[in-house]
Amino acid sequence: MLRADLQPVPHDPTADAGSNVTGRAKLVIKDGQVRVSLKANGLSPDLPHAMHIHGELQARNECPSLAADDNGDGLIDTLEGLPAYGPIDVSLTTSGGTSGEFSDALALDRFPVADKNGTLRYKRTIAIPSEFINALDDLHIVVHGADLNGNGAYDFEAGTSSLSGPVGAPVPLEAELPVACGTIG
Ligand SMILES: [Cu+2]
Repeated sequence: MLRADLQPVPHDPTADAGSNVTGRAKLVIKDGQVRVSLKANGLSPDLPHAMHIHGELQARNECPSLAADDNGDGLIDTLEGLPAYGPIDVSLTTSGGTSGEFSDALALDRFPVADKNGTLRYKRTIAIPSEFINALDDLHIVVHGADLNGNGAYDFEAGTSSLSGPVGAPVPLEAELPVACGTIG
């Protein structure tokens, strides 16, 4: 069994409304599938949280440090974090596809929703490509989404995500902001 200990992505506490997300995940590989169970606390309540397995197969990956904050806003958004934790390999959706493509990776209607206390529980057995199964202990789990202005929704007050260009549609920064990261091992 593999585990990941999820810790807050470094941030300036004044820039992220005091986000402090922690959690743990277990991954059990069986018959070419992975049974993922994950619990996280401290998330923005009543909102879906995109969760992915990230990492570059041919490189060493790590969770980002605050040095990754290229634009100096005190937050590490998904594109800024990519050099450290690598591209999206697998999307931990609750139903349907689990690929790293944006059609799955940003499908907020298919990600688990945190309860009113900000706790999220996830369990799903997913088929993932064997190259990722064989490299899981080089990869990371990243949990996204922070309601920075506390209005109960992901909106554009905190800005537009740098993913909007690659996605081809405006994505609120709040919806994709990485809030917790943990290496799988
Ligand atoms: Cu991600």
